[in-house]
Amino acid sequence: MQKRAFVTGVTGQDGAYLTRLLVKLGYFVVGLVRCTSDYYPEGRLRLLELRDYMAQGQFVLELGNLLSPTSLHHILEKYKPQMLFNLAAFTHVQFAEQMPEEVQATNHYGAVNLLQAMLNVCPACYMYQALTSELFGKADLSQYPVQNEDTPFTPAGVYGKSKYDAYCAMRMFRADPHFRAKVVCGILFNHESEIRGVQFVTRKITRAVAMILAGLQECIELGNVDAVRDWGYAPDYVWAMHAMVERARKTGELRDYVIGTGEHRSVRELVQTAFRVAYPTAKMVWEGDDATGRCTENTVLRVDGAVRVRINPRFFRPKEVPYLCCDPTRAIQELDWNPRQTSFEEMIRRMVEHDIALVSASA
Ligand code: G4F
Repeated sequence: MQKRAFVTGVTGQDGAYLTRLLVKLGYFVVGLVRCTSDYYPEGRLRLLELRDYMAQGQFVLELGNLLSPTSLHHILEKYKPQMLFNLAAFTHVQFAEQMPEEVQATNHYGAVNLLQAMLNVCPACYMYQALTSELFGKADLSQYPVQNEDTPFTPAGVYGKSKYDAYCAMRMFRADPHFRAKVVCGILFNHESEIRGVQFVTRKITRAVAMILAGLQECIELGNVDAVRDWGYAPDYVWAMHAMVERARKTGELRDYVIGTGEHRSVRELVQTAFRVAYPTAKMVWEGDDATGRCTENTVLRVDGAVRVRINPRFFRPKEVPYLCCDPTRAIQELDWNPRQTSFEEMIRRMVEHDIALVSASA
């Protein structure tokens, strides 16, 4: 019989890539979509390359909401999937600070609702819960220069806290002998792609570079360009999500994993890598930093003399997490995860070229 998977957050970056992977692996995928006035998001599905799967009967959308246990029960009863992937979440770290109740409701209570629906309707199922490297927000970097499964969770803001609460709930249901919930958690570091939302710094930059190249924009306004992240390619990361659940299913061992490349770069390096794709021989010079080389409100990047990056304090975060870098050893050893499948440079090149093509198509 064909395997069935239920994916929440299916119209987001990770949901789309995971659905494509699962269909290729022979699954029938049921995606959860929230009720809006545009329930059938045709344009979005085309963009995510999911429309054909629907036409071919490999993928369906079901209307529901993580905050409506009734809808979750109904969908699980109807399809009786073997695997659940909870990717739906409020994911923007800075915006999360402005609406803590919604973030907590979706990211924490939503995850619990789904797990409880699974335990009631199909307790033999395996569930994947998406967590985040923001759980390490306040890590002592002298002690934890790279973060792994043994690094203490010390979330810095509303978003990290909501995911921490979801993690505690998953652990509790997993350990409780009454439930023995088959749930595993993926602690993913930043992962990006051509379909990343434009409010995240990678896509904001790659899209702006394309606009600048086309003469449609002068300059990019950014916040803390000294922030350091471990950025990987989203299609590679959804492979790890599935591998985690498969391993749990085969071994019976419920293990959580950090997923990241083990390489770190600053936002400055990201900016330069993106400009280098569009302007291969340009001279790039940063000006206006303080005496220690950190950015200030006067910091600018000149590309062949023209100011192409400015700092706008609007994008500074009061609870900024300055540095994150993954130690993916466990995932390499136990999941056969290849952290360097797509290099950072290759990922940024694909994103910039994709945005250049989009800009020229809409011109
Ligand atoms: O791209 P970002 O907004 O991603 P952030 O906050 O690290 O969160 C992303 O990755 C997490 C995994 O660790 C996910 F859990 C989360 O859901 C999301 O996918 O910002 C990256 C860095 C930050 O340090 C930010 O302060 O870039 C810095 N930054 C500098 N200027 C900016 C900007 N970020 C944004 N979004 N916009 C700016 O103008």
